[in-house]
Amino acid sequence: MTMKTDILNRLKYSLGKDAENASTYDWRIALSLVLRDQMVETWFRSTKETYAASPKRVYYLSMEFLIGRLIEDMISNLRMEEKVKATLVELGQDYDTIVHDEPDAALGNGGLGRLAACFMDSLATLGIPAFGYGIRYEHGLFEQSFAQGQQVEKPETWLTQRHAWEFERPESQYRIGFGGHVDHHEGKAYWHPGEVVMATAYDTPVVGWNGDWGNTLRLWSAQPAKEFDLESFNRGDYLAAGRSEALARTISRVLYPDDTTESGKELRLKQEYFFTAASIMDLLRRYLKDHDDIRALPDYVAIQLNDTHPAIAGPELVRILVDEHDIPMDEAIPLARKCLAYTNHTLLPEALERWSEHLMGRILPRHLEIIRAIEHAHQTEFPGSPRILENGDVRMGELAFIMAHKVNGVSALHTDLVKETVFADLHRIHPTRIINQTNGITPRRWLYGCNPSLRHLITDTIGEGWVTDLEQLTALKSKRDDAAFIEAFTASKRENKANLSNWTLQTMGVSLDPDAMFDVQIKRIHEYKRQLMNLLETVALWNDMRDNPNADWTPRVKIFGGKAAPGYFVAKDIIRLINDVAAVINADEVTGDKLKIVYPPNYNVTMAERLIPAADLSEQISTAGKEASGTGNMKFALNGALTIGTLDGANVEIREHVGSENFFLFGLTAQEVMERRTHHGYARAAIEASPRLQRVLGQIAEGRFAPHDPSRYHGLVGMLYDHDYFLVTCDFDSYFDTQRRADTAYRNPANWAAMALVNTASMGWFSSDRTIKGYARDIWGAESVTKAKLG
Ligand code: 26M
Repeated sequence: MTMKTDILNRLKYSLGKDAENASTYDWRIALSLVLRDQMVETWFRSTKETYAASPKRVYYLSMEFLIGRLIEDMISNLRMEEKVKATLVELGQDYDTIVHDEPDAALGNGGLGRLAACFMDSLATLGIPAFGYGIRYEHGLFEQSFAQGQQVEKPETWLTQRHAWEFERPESQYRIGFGGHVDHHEGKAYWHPGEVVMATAYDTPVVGWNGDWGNTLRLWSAQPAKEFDLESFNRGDYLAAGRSEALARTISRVLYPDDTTESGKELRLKQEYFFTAASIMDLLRRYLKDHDDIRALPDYVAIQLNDTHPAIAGPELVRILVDEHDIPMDEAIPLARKCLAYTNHTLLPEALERWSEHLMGRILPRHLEIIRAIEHAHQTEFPGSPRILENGDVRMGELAFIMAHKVNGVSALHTDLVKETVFADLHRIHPTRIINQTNGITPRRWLYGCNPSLRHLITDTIGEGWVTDLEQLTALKSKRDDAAFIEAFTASKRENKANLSNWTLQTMGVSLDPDAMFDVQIKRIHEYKRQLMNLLETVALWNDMRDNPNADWTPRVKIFGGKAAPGYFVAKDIIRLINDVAAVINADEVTGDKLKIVYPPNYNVTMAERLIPAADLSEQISTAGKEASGTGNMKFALNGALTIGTLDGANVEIREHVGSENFFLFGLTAQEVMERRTHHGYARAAIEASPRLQRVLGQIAEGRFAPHDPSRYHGLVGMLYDHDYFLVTCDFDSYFDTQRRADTAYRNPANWAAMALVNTASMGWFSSDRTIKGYARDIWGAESVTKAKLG
């Protein structure tokens, strides 16, 4: 059968539509179902091969999988682009319209969730048998709009449409208990939960490059436990029956929109336990189908904890080993540890999860007992070592560390800081446990998919091997002196910039000058990421331009994108200030097209796919020591943007790879930051030493950008004078000067393009394929089943 007939049949039999009456949505779902059929072939083959080989399986537990749209991923990984495009032409449908009709699956906040999605792509491409386990949130990350410049949040509703890629698995259901009490009889513990909800699996196939291998992303959805409810109901306990039904409806309802813990939220703990327990039960059931010795579990199972969010996996696994398999506690703890590893993504103290013992004891009474046993065992072996239980709290970082055989940081610098700061004492006791695995990004989505013009240029020049072996890009380095190639490279960037300008014109009514430097900062709005410093520099540049309007300025477009957590008031003030400043500067006839600010609302994965290929300059300006790695920084450099950045996270390694001459470095180092904080009044001193900064802060404080509400930013400016914990003031001058160096460099287009090309050509190491090979080798002891790929 042809693809055309397949699609028409799907339209007719799965959607009940004929071609004449089908909407874009109908065509998209029909096409998606046809593609899904293709994936199922790969998927079944992979499952059979896995059973035959009986290898170690990898389980990646993550509260977030920020996968975005899937249709283009599927089309390109299945190598069906030409065929799909040709078929849609035959059917009189527009490819782009259909592809863009898919809503983003925004099941994550940012870097951590997107990393999990890149890892799933690499695991499948490398042929490593793996499951991603997470939550099937009914509402992903909120949708952002601006009203008079202020962020407005509204619920995201991706599941009101049919999610074409998933399969519901009503047969894979588990009972997840909460609360109740624990009985002890003759040395055995019996947990009697007070409430039960069901976890139902929904599977999305994840097919790697070329359709060679398929893994599963299994997301859990909560449902009421019917029989249980009926029992309470019959007992006359109507409230209990209603309560677990309500709990079931809320548990997988919404993604928490914080990316630093606003901790202590009972529902969040329930979500964490819900998906972790379902995942552990599921992987044990799979294991016990083929094996009868539970003690051999670590030979077949590697469980990776994406941050502490699933850290309850340690106590849960111990609970099952002890209570259900009669393994003694002192054996169960090291056995569980051999299966578990933990990735740390942050040093920010406010982001380290803690739960009060009281709450933990109320929601998970048996787990609290087990945590005490883990604590006791560790203290007995290492007296005086850091405690899991401290000041009435359960500290999830310490729990995850102690229950993991490996703990990893996500960049070289971050790993060093993990060893020196948060886990310094545990590191002394377990000196080989902490290792580094620098993050990476999938080249399939972040070059092949999002940047067709550059993809074609590269493939025409060096062939297609780079898609699965990104280090092959080094072959492009020799082209830096090839004028014709540089011209083609420049033309590709220009095409992407023109496309972006068309999009901003259509969606926001603003067109951008493609000859201006496109300077982009897209990420969560956070004080440590310092969008505020970028904005202050913009105002300073504007002042200089107005003081000297006839000078030969390098035109700039400043592009911002990102959401603030709804309760993070400083971040929301920063958003409002960006929009207020944009309104004033964009209306200024003196600066005109030489300086523009755009802030498209609702930044998400799809928007990143548009902005990154069009960027000339990538803003990676966090306070040194605060950004664990960053992954956006890698996406920009791969797509031929130069970085302006601090020595933070993976910036350090990016700079080493691309060469310091192709990277705009500025600012204090992590050591200097710590040192500077000990100086009393460092911010005020820095402001007083910088007339340029003083002027900008004066304008903002006087209401230059909010004339009808002049005191609007007093708080924000006051904060910079009095605290400035993130040292915006201290790095401002060095940042401003470095921006002017970038201006100068941009005025020599051929040289700029050569520098950008060296960036692209040097980014091979930052493929998430390399990262995953590192995890497989150093942490999981897992291998590729398709063989030869892990070479
Ligand atoms: C915690 C509790 C309650 C609600 C939400 C959270 C929470 C959610 C996401 C906390 C942290 C979350 O993510 C942190 C994150 O995205 N960290 C980033 O991880 C990336 C991948 O390693 C790094 O590149 C970034 O530097 C790091 O900020």
